[in-house]
Amino acid sequence: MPVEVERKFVCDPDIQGKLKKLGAVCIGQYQFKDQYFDTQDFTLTLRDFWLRKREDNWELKCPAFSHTKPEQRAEALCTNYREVTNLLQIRSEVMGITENCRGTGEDVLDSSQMKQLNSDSKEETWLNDLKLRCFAEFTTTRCSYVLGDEGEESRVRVDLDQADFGYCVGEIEVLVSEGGNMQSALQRIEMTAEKLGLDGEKVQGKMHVFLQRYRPDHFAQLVRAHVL
Ligand code: V4E
Repeated sequence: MPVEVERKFVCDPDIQGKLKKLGAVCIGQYQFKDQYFDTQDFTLTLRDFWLRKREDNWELKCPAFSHTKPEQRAEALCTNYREVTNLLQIRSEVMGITENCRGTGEDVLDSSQMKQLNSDSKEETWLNDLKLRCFAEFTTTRCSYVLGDEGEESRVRVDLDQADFGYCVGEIEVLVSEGGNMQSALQRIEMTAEKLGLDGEKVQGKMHVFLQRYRPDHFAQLVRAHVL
C-alpha cells in the first residue's frame, strides 16, 4: 500500500509558468467534492485518521511512520499518510479504531453483502452503526502536473488546489511503497520546492483552514492533541 509523502506550499501567481519552465506536464484540471466523516467525539481525527468520500470513492488516510532519519528540515515540512481505498478494509480499520466492534479485518463479508455495502442504503447503515457523521464538505478545483517520467516511484506530482470556501494551496507529492525509500522521496520533494523557489514555511492544508473557520471546537481539540 503506497505512502503519500506531501509538502504543501503557497501558490504565487506565476506558479504555472514556473512549472512549465521545469518541464512539468499538466495532466488535467478537474473538480471533486470531499465529505469527511468522524464520530461526535472525534475518535478518528484525534488519532490523525481521515475518513473521506471523494465523489463516489471512499478513502482513509492513516498516519504512516518513517523509520529513517532524514534531514530534519525536509521532514518537518512534509506529511506521510498511508491511503486505504478498499471499502472493506476501510470499514474494518475504522471499526478497530472506534472500538464499536472488536474485529480488525476478521469480519469478512460475502460477495452479496459486499454489493449491498457499496449501495447507498447500506452505506448509511455502516455509517450509522459506527456513529459516523459528516463534519466537513467542500469542493476543490485541482490542476495537476507531473515532473519526471521514470515511473510512479520517481515521479513528482504537483497539485494546485482551489477550495470553494476561498482557500488556495499547492502540494508536492511523491508516492513511496511501504518500506520504500522515504529519504529519497523527501529529497525529491525538497529539490522540487527549491526549483520552484518556495520558502521553508509550513503551510496549512484545506482542512486546517476549513475547521478553523467553520468548526472551531473541533479545530481546538485537534490543536490541543497536536494533530493540526
Ligand atoms: C491528512 C490530513 C487530512 C486529510 C486531507 O489531506 P490533504 O492531503 O490535506 O487533502 P487533499 O485534498 O490534498 O488530498 P489528496 O488529494 O492529496 O489525497 S486533513 C489533515 N490532515 C493532516 C495534515 C496535517 N497534519 N498537516 C498538513 C500540512 N496537511 C495535512
